[in-house]
Amino acid sequence: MKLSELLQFNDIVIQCHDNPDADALASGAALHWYFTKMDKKVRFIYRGNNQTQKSNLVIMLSDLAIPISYEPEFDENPELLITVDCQYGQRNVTTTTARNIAIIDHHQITVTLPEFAEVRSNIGSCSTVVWNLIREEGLDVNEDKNLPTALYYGLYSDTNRLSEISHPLDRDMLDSLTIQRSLITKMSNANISLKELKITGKAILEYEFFEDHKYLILRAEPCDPNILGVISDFSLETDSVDVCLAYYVNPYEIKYSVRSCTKEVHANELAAFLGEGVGGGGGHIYKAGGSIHPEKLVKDPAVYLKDRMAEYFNMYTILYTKDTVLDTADMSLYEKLPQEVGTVRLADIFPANTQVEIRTLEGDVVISVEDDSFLMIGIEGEVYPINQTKLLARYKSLGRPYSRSFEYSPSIKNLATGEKTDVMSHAQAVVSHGGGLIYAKPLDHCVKLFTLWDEEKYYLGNIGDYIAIRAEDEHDIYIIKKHIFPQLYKEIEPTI
Ligand SMILES: [Mn+2]
Repeated sequence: MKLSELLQFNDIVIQCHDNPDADALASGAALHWYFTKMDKKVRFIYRGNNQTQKSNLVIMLSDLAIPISYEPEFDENPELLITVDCQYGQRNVTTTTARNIAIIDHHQITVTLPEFAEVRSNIGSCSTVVWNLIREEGLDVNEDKNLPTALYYGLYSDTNRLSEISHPLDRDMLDSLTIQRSLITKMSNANISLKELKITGKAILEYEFFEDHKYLILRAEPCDPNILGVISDFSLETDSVDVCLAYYVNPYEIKYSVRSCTKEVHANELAAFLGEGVGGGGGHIYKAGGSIHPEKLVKDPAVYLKDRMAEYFNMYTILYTKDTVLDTADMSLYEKLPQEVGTVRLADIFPANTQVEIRTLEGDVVISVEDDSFLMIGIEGEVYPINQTKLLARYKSLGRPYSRSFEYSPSIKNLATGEKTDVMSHAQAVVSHGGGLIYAKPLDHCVKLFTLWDEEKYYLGNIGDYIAIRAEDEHDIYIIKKHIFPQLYKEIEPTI
């Protein structure tokens, strides 16, 4: 959806969820700013039984002049109602009647979406979603003195002080905002009330420790989600504890934080596993979080999480390729197919020795541009550097531009000037020679694989993904996701 599609309406009400948090306040304020600029009659409201009292939010409302009003009895029938940081019809937002509905959110989709909807479930905050919509209209929120700080604080609060960010769009927003740092400090130091300090202590006192896999589960009473980060960060410092899960259950949501300090468990993957099919989770390798919809659970939430944790730790085996030799007797021989991919000659865009940061869905990579540096763009939008000699040995040019669209288009930033360039507009198509031979078979159990090139970070193979060995090197073992395997390899019929 584009925000300008909503300009056909004149009487607009923006409503965030009851008991608003910083992200709801910031995203609503940004929408209010946009529609005011477009000369619309617009109001920003919240409803429900409670008026905001949390000290950091009271500071946010006054110091950042958030234009919201508390309207528990609201009974008008506006032309357009936009629910922000929540979805119309969900239990955490008091129902307001309106002639047209729009939804702007970043949670998992739980309702039938109306025609006007922008729900980006894998993004860290609704503030980011709104910031991006405004940016796509050619406007800059930095024109306003307070909005950038509000949006920053919205993302900051929803991602445990930015530690659970996983989407590059969130990082793009952080880079672009001009904020009042002192206000962020002031708000984040009014984050915990004395009551929440007590909740933290109680959760820690009642920990459950699972010795076989060295993890802790800590249940807190419903509280601000940031408290979960405080609890899990602190508990992870315990000797002989490698992984922590802290969570609370309220009628609308089960919220959780995951922390890991062992290279054998990626917190973002465990968080995604806990929320799979019933919510969603993600973040970084060491810090992550997520949420679950209680109505989607058949079991009691505490039992569900305990079982799911045990399931996670029992379902995979760990392979360190340098000490592993796999038996190829039950594997088939495959040949690599020629692949059309993209490449960018970095020296065509930047002068030699420029430090650049490449932003992709998997994270940021910093490299220095040399005369012979190229970037490869793989079939899933993954980006990695390559030098000219290797490029020429493995690929041949097709003499035309490479055009494809991905979930997030990779971009390159010149670190000296801050100037940003999109990668795809410079990409040329090349095709790989193909022909490499591998032995492979689909996995019948999950594997965490530490490859020869990276002993710090494992690759996860799920059931159905392929485990492969290069024919000329028995230690070069890797994982290929099942959905791309047929595009990459073709089986060679055994000759009898
Ligand atoms: Mn939010």
